[in-house]
Amino acid sequence: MSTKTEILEKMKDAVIDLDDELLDKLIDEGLKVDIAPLEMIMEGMNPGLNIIGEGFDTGKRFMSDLIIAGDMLNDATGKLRPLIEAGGKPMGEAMVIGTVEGDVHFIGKRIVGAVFTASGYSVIDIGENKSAKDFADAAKKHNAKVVGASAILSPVKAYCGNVNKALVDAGVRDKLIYIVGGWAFTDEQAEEYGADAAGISAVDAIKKVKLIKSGEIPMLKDR
Ligand code: B12
Repeated sequence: MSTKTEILEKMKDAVIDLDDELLDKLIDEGLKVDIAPLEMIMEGMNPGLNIIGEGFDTGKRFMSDLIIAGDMLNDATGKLRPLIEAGGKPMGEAMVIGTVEGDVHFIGKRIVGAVFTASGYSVIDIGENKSAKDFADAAKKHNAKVVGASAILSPVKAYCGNVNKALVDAGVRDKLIYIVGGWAFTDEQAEEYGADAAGISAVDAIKKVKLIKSGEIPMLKDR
């Protein structure tokens, strides 16, 4: 049987080779040797996706590769998500999460949602390409204690500022933690767009929300 490091390395290669059948087998193998689902995604598959993304950037990969890799990751995270979510008490505080207007990426957002579910939040995923008003309406309706905006594409990151404004206008901004995230999102950008923090990964996101709640990281309004 392969070791954990070998399985993670093979997962990376399976994504690079766009081999979904092999990836599926490796997930089963990984589960047998107790690799955590989140680790498989972040340490195994994600490095493969990064290589495909870089290849797309430099013209070595096609749009079709992005689509196939995205589908593969979506299937894989769909299979692993229930395992990540297991143990959460979904009747906890509400968290609203969505991908902002102009952006349709959803794989990372779903992983963030799964990690918050596992931490006891009742997660409401409003979907992709959502307007600032959609975020504010959902936050108000569900009395959200956390709102998460996913902005993967660089040109749409500034839209997170529109979401902040909509939350202020709806009178709910003071009552919740607003966190943003997505490929290459920085804390400086988060602050500029009125968010309390940026999460570079799902684990970083839950960690920062906990630190804000405990007062170790001040909310933006208190800085
Ligand atoms: C798969 C993929 C697609 C798929 C998406 C499938 C889907 N349904 O999601 C498809 C084919 C649709 C796609 C389309 C496009 N894509 Co694309 N795509 C990717 C790819 C390869 C992987 C994205 C992914 O799922 N990553 C895996 C997840 C787990 O990582 P993640 O998204 O970063 O999420 C983590 C963190 O960012 C964070 N996070 C994410 N959301 C949130 C939210 C909150 C609240 C918090 C706290 C944290 C957080 O936590 C997550 C988990 O740890 C990336 C390359 C890459 N390396 O990321 C390019 C990439 C993001 N795409 C890119 C581009 C350019 C595009 C297109 C514009 C291409 C085109 N010319 O049409 C279109 C845009 C479509 C649109 N309007 O949105 C660029 C963006 C570059 C840039 N500077 O903005 C990238 C980086 C590729 C590249 N290097 O050029 N894409």
